[in-house]
Amino acid sequence: MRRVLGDPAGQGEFESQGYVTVPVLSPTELNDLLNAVQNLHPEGDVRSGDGSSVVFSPADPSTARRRQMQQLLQPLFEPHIRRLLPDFRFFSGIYLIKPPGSTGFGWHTDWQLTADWSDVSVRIWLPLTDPGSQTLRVVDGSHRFAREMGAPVPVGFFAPFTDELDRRSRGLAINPGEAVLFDSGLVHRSVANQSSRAMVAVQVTAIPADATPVFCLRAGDARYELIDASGEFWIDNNFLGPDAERQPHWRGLGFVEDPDQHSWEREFRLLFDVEERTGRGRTRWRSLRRHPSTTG
Ligand SMILES: O=C(O)CCC(=O)C(=O)O
Repeated sequence: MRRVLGDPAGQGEFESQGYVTVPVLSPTELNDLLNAVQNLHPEGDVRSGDGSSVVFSPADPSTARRRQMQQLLQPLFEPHIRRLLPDFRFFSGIYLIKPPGSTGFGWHTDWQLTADWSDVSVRIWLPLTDPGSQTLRVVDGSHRFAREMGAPVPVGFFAPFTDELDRRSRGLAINPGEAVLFDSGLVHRSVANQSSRAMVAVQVTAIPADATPVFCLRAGDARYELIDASGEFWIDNNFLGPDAERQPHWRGLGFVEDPDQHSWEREFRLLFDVEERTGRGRTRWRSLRRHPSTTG
């Protein structure tokens, strides 16, 4: 794996586990950022109650608000990215608000964001309120599996394995101001908010400085069109809303066949079967990530 973290010990951990936890923001930065997010979404704007949904800023219908968030996060995180991830650059910044009763997100990997699928994209997940035990859950080493191409609607690779993934996963203890830096291909989930107050987190994405940003739009069973996502693509388009449809002005960079589209489920079942047969508690993850083939 090419260098991700400047710190060699951190790099080793990141390679084997798929994530590291590091201090990022000072108490003042943390407090200012929480106030700023709360100002974007004043109280009353977030619906609480059993099964209520997460406020997920990329799905915010307000382009102005999506831009404001990016403008807030970019100058704050750029110096930290330079310090922690020397060959990477800030790519995007979002926030999530999980009101009391919200279920959060189930098991998933994050989307492929760059044209070269051997690139690593790093998610910086930083809770602004104390998540306590309701923290991010991850499956150690699962970044070496094929990722689920979710664009725009996930096919649900992971749903049949929810129990197994819950069993294999761990909740990441985190102190105020710390962030989890994880490979966007790591299998992870959030935990339902059973507390009585909203949980707020930001998530910043860093990509290799020389990477070509793309939106991989499903264009068939295991086929994706690579759309140029440079500039403000992720702000200008509400890709979880109506713009998830191919827009005529988007610039296509070609198509790829995804060889992993169906292998994840097969390989995962194989792994569980092997474990059941041998009674071994843990099997080494195999590397399943491959390059898609470009079909022009
Ligand atoms: O904040 C969370 O609970 C999880 C966020 C997450 O999984 C994501 O944005 O991909």
